[in-house]
Amino acid sequence: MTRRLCAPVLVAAVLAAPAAATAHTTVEDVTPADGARLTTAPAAVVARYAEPLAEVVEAAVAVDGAAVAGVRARLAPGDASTVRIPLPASPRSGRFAVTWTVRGADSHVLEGAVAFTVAPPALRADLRRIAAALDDAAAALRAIQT
Ligand SMILES: [Cu+2]
Repeated sequence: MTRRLCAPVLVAAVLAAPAAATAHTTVEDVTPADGARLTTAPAAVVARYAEPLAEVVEAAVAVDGAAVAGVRARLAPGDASTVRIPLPASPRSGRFAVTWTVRGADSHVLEGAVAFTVAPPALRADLRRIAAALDDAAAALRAIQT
């Protein structure tokens, strides 16, 4: 008999859960944006949340897949809704992948991530020249094969 009572109680508990979940704060804005292509590396990744956070639990930065040591993320001074993750002085170009974990004021743990590319204008010009040369080579190969 008691087992029959359990199911409706469980359903009620599950239905009540989404109401509690909406209490999470959410990311309003991350700078630079995910997928951004920049010519200079920013000093930091800045993530703005809708509500103040309790703390930054951890953060990690990787450039071209290599983890950067000594990343010290923190809440912005005087603004507990903003997380600031400083980027390394070197390297200043490559594929940046930044992840962070924060604890909201409701004690829930939230994770964030952003990835972007930094390529100086000179490097971009070089890459364009290389791409054009490869196109020429491919066209030459096609001409030989036909
Ligand atoms: Cu929450």
